[in-house]
Amino acid sequence: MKILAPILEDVLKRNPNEPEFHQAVKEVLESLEPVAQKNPKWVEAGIFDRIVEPERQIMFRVPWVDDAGKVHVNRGFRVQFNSAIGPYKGGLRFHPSVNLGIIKFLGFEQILKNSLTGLPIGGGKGGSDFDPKGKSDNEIMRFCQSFMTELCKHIGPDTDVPAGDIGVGGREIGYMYGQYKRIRNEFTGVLTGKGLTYGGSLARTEATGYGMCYFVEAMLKAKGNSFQGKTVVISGSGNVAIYGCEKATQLGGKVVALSDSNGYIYHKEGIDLAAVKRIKEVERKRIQAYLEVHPEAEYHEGCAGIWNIPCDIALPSATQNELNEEAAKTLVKNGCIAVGEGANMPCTPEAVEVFLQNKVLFGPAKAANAGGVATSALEMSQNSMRYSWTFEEVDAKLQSIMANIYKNASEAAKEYGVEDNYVVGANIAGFLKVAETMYAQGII
Ligand code: NDP
Ligand code: 2IT
Repeated sequence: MKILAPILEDVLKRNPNEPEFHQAVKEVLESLEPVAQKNPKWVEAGIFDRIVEPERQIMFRVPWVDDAGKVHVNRGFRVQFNSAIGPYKGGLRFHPSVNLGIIKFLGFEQILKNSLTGLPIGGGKGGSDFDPKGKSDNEIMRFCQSFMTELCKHIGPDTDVPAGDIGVGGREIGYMYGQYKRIRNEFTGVLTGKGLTYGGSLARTEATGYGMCYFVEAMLKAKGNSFQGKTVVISGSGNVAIYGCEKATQLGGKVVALSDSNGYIYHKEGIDLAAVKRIKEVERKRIQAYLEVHPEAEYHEGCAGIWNIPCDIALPSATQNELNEEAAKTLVKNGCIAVGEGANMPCTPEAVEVFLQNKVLFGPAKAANAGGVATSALEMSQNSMRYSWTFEEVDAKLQSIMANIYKNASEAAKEYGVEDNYVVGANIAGFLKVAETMYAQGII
C-alpha cells in the first residue's frame, strides 16, 4: 500500500483502542490501493480520507428499571457513517461486547455493503452494551423504550432507518417502533424488520440467511458445483444461522451443526430445524436444549470447536473474528470448498488468507450477507408505496439482487487482476458508486 498507507496510519492514530474498526478499514484500504492509483482526482478530493470518518457519532445514556426496581444505566450508540447514496441504513446490536469501535467497524462495512445491493441506502449502525440474556419481556420493553426515547431525535424514514442485528429481532423492533410512534406521532417506515401487521416485509426475517446461500450457490455454480449433497456447518443459532440452515437444506445441502456462545451441537443425520426454531424463536433457550429433543445428537462445550467438524461448506453466522487461522487450516485440511460469511467479519484476516491461498471459494460478509439489508430497503420501498409484495415477489427480488452482487464483485475482481478474489471484488464494486457520488456532491 502506497497512496493509502498514510490514511490508514491516521485512522489507527485517531481512533485508539478500536481494533475491529482498524481491521475493517485496513482490509478495505488494501483492496482500494489500485483504485486510488487509477483515480488521482478521488485522492485529491479526499474521498479516501473522508470515507473513513463517520459523518456523525451519537452516544447517549440509556437508563432503565429492572423488575426488582433496580436502576441500570447502559450506553447507546448510533454512528451515521455515510449518506452519499441514501439515508443511513444499518442494524442495532444489543450485546454486552458493544462499544464505539464495534459500532464503527459495522457502520463502515455497511457503507460498501449497502452500495453493493444497488439500492439507495447509506451506511450506519447502532446499538447498546445492554445484555438481553435472562431479561423478562417487560425489562426488554422498558429498555427498548428508553433507548428509543433518545434515538428518535436522530432518525427518520428519510434520514436514518435502523433495523435488527445481534440481540435485536422482531420483539425489540416492535417495542422500539411503538415508542417512536408514540413520541413522534408518526406512522412511518422508520425501522425495518417490522412485524407483518404494521408495515414489515414478507421474507425480511429469512433474507440474510437465504441471501447468504444464494451467494454461495452462485460461487459454486461458477465452478460447476452446487449445494446438492454437501455437508454444511453453520455457526450461531440466531436469525442468520436459522434461515441459512433452512435455505442450505432446501438447496440440497445437509446442515450438521449449529452453535451459540456456550457450545455447539453436532447432528450427523442433519439438523431438525423445526426443533431449533422452537427452542430459539419461541422458548428462547440455549442450543444445548436440542439434546432434550434429539438425545442422539452431540453437544460440545465451547463454540470454537465447531470448525473441527468435517464439512464441504462453512457458513460462520455468529459474530466477528469467530473463525481464526487455525480453524481455517482445519477446514481446508478436512476438504472444505466454500465459505460464506453470514456474520459481519467472522473470519480473521489470517483465516481469509488461508482460504484464498488454498482456493477455497470465499464469500465475504459485505457481499454474502447483504441480502438482509437489501430486503430492508425493499421494506422501505413497500412502506413508501403503502403496499406489500408477496413472499414470492420479495424472494425473487432478493435472488436477483444476490445474483447481481455476485456478478459485480466477480467482474471487479477480474478487472483488477485478482479473479475469484471476492474480498477485493466486493470492496471495489461497493466503493466505486460511493466514491463517484461523494465526488459529485463536493467536499462535504
Ligand atoms: P442473533 O442475535 O439472532 O444471533 C446471534 C447468534 O450468534 C447467537 O447464536 C449468539 O449466541 C451467537 N453469538 C453472538 N455473539 C457471540 C459471541 N461473542 N461468541 C459466540 N457466539 C456469539 O443475531 P443475527 O443472527 O441477526 O446476527 C448474527 C451475525 O450476522 C452478526 O454478525 C450480525 O451482524 C450479522 N448480520 C445480521 C443480519 C440480520 O439481518 N440479522 C444481516 C447481516 C449480518 P448467544 O445466544 O450465546 O449469544
Ligand atoms: O449487518 C447488517 O447488514 C444488518 N444487521 C441488517 C441491517 C438492515 O438495515 O437491515
